[in-house]
Amino acid sequence: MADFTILSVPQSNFGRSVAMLALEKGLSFDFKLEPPHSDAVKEVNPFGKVPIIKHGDISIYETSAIARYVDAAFSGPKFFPSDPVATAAVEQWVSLHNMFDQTMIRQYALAYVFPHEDENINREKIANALEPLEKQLTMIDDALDGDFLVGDSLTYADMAIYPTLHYMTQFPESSAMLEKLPNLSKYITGIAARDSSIKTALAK
Ligand SMILES: N[C@@H](CCC(=O)N[C@@H](CS)C(=O)NCC(=O)O)C(=O)O
Repeated sequence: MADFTILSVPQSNFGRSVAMLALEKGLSFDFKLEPPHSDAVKEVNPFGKVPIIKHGDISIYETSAIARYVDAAFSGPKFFPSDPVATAAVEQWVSLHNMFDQTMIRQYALAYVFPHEDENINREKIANALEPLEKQLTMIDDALDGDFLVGDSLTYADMAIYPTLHYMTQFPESSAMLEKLPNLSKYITGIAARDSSIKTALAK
């Protein structure tokens, strides 16, 4: 029997963070395909967003709450450090990721994925995203001083942010920006090589 169930869609960057955390902890999970705003999702999250996890009688939504729960409730390595300074640094990245997600995924990537009704890509939306996108990618590049965002080993900060960064390797303007950011490019390549990343990647 699996340790818990994730309700999400495979494309969800947030859902992927939860799946990566489970795999890094050596946990098993069932993946139940539930799109945002399905009845099963709205039953738990009034805002209809995925992911959700179910563990016995417990249902949790909001990815950072899920991650905290999974890290604390199950055995395996811990990905929120016990040191208060380090855990504050992890939380800082998790919180920053909410802004990165708005720019990188909602404003930028989804403008490619869901074009205008006339089927043209929403160029205006993409153009408006480029300045904050470059600022955010540069900020992460500047902050990186090795293979991980916090300290010298994997933390939940990496799992929160990596799925969003991975999408940035797939679109023209963002991948051109990444080419000029060596720390970030190396970082993405390193996390991409992990089992938890390979096993949660979308089939091509
Ligand atoms: N704050 C939420 C954000 C989750 C989120 O935005 N999920 C997307 C899928 S990646 C979603 O469900 N979007 C549907 C919507 O916003 O209506 C969390 O941390 O879990």
